[in-house]
Amino acid sequence: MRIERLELRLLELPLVRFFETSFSRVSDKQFILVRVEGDGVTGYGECVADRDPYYSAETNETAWHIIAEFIAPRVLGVEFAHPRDVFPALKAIRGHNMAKAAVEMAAWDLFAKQRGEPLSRVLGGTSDRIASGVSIGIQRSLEELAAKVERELAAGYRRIKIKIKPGWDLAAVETVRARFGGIPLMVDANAAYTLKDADHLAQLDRFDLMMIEQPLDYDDIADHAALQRRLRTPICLDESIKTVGIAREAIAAGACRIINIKPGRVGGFAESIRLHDLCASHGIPVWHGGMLESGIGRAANVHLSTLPNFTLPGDIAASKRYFDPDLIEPPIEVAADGTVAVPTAPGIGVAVRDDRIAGATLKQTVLEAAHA
Ligand code: OSB
Ligand code: MG
Repeated sequence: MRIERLELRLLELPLVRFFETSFSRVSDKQFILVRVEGDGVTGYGECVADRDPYYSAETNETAWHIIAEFIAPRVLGVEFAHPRDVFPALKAIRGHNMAKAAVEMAAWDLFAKQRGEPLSRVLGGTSDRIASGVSIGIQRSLEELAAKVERELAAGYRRIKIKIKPGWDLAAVETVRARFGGIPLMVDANAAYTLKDADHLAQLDRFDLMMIEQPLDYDDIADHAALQRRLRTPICLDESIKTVGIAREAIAAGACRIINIKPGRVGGFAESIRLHDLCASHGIPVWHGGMLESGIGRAANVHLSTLPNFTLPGDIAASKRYFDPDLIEPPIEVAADGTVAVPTAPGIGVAVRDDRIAGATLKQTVLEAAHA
């Protein structure tokens, strides 16, 4: 596989509804779309960096810079036997996993399309449908939260996640439990607490949550281990798991019992597979996280979720909750039983609407192999 041409576009898409976490409220999504071409075939990778360095250190600006100046020269015109060789070829570049992942995932899509196989098969996946969960942002009122949960349960989602932060936690969970009983429920704090809040967080134990996601600092392992010793509720790490090596340390320290995998956070599919396998070997279940991706990134996530240790429903909800229209046709839909069908066409397996991509483009650049 050889990438002869790499196109970067910064896109802006309005969100159907604002999404609020402990760190920000967004009403539209700006992200980089990577398009790679080789042998007349096109692969896509969606970068999950954001405008702001609030979820992670990377931003669209840093990712653009790193891809254009450092990643593109290391992949353009290079013959790769397999896309798993792309991440190691970027070893000299420290960090910047979201930038690396966007290009690496585009290379996997290209490779799968060149072989005429769905991405799930090339990744080693085994299922043809995946279980879908939904992530509900911080709302303006508890009534609004209850109404949202009701709607998503009616749509069939297999698990409800609600975002929490200090001041929007116990009462929110209490409201949902009182109204909807023993539904599969979890919370995500996006690093909004400190170990000083341990007694407060321990009050969540009475609600029998599936897990609490990333309660403490985005870089922390040690305090999460101390907190897990105080909580009956399993801790799931998201932000903290930036590499497979950090995951190994977190598991050894007892900092989590569950891990959320986002390929953008760990540098792409090859590293996600390594993380998935590491967790499987330690009896740690995983689920696929979401970053409010467009249908392009969402489809890629569906394929990765077919690996066998993705035993918990992922944050892979229907396109129409986020973007209407989406960049793909048809959109990703959730069936009444809360599952999403894995596309069977080659690569990510969804048709991309070039007209909508063009309409959403804020800027673009094309990089080509020197001897293409
Ligand atoms: O922490 O999982 C997170 C969205 C943006 C940034 C971080 C997170 C999220 C979500 C939404 O929870 C998941 C989704 O529906 O895509
Ligand atoms: Mg999270």
